[in-house]
Amino acid sequence: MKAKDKNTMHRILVTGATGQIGSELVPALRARYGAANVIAVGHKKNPASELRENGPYAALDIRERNALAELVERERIDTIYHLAALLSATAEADPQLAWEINMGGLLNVLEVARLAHCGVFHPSSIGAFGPSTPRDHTPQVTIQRPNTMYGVTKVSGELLCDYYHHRYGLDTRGIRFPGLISHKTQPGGGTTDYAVEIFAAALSQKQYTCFLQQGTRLDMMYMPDAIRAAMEIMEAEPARLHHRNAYNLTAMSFAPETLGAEIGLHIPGFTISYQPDPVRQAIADSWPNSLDDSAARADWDWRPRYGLREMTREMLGALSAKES
Ligand code: NAD
Ligand code: AKB
Repeated sequence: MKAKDKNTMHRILVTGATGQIGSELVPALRARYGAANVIAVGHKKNPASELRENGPYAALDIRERNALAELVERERIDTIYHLAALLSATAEADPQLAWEINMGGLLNVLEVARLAHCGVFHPSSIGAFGPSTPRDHTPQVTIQRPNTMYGVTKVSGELLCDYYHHRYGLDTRGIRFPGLISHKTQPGGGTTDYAVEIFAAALSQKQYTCFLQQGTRLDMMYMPDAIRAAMEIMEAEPARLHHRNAYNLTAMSFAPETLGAEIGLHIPGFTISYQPDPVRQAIADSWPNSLDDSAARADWDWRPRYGLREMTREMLGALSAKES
């Protein structure tokens, strides 16, 4: 198995392309590998997308394996970034559908990739951990007994991707992303979404009512770091990867009041109040406070560039520029 780089990763397909990550990953991949070589795949229920204007675009339901197989064959794909999934809060609202999409979709991607010899990137999450996991500096290899359907699909997905690697030699790689903070596309129904919503509310109303309670500390990351990580792990030297599915990753860890205080430095008078949503609070309470990402640092030289201060400054700057 060779390290993938600009010369070996030629034709890339991104599922879930119009989501929070995909809407920023697709342009980044197109900038690096050439717009014509990155096929953005949206959901057929919602096919409109600006990604259509800048490169190849298709729409399908990830549960339709034949449609995916035809697309991969027709476009001579060698690498799949598989992002289509339901996030934690949405998954908890319809657990059976979440299993169908998250696991059925992943199995389809892996099977198509196996037959077409594609590499696969599949994101896991801090949601792959549960209440019995050590909460602080959560190790790379540790107890994973999540009590949410999202978490169940994330652990199962990690295992399935590892299985395809060991059994079939498929080049599967993954990251346990923390909550991702971005300003381009709204998040898709997660527990960490408050850390995105708070910025727009701070600018428009100087006030935010948080659906998680004070003291709920979680790992977070600013989107440019996440996009760089997803690209770097796929270009990493395979012989160095002691873990594949999936690497712990973090950039910062904070509770809502800490983020609120940082925003207050830029927006005097900003206030945050708390009205916990029982479902999302329970999910957050089952997740770690902070991950140990030393394995990613050692194996593929992962380093975050954005901490709380830099991320907050950029988020407010970007959203203010959009408004004006
Ligand atoms: P998102 O909800 O913003 O986007 C997911 C996309 O999947 C959506 O565009 C949706 O249309 C598509 N989709 C849903 N069901 C589909 C189906 N049946 N067929 C085809 N497409 C379908 O999610 P995201 O934040 O971009 O997350 C992408 C991946 O990264 C997911 O696996 C998620 O678990 C993981 N992740 C995200 C975060 C985060 O904070 N955003 C953190 C950790 C892991
Ligand atoms: C969610 O909250 O569901 C996601 C995640 C951390 O996986 N943002």
